[in-house]
Amino acid sequence: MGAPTGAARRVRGRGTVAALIVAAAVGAFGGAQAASAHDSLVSATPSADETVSTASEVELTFSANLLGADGGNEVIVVGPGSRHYETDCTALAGPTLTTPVQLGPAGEYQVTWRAVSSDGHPVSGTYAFAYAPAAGEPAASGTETSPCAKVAADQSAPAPDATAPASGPSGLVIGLAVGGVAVIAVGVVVFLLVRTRREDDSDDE
Ligand SMILES: [Cu+2]
Repeated sequence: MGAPTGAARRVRGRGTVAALIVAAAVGAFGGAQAASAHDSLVSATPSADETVSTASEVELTFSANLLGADGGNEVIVVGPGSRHYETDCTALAGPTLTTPVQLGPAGEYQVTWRAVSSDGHPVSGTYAFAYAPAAGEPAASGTETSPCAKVAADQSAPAPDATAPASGPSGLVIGLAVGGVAVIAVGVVVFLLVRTRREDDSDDE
């Protein structure tokens, strides 16, 4: 085969049209996903990799108001000796989770959090900060397990994420909408391909 024939060029053109339509459909799909994205952690005190000389609480703020699902919002703070230094369960206020802490020896403290996103899905993460108290500062001894009964129960049994209110009505509606967009996009591609082929056929007569 030498230089592309007219037919080959038309086939390539058709492919480009189809690719553009698919790209547009994927873009719409992606937009829908972004609009219903999980909430993310936007600020933390102490923050990741920060070195603090004092802290009485860990405060995490998310991109939207979290859902107050029972036991779904948890923050634990594990420091030297793999001991827990949170002193109570996590409180939820709008987009903010607050957990009281009494830090112990100097060292690295790992914050592990789980939250119920405003779309009903669980999100989670972990980060560390360093604690460098002034000399003579009293050090809490921490606890073997979390003082929060909900967290302690979670840790002894695998988290029942499957029972989280993951697929509420909003998820179903979004799924139907996304599915509808995909069906329409496929229909448009097929229609254009068929129409282009008919035009090609008449050209060739
Ligand atoms: Cu979600």
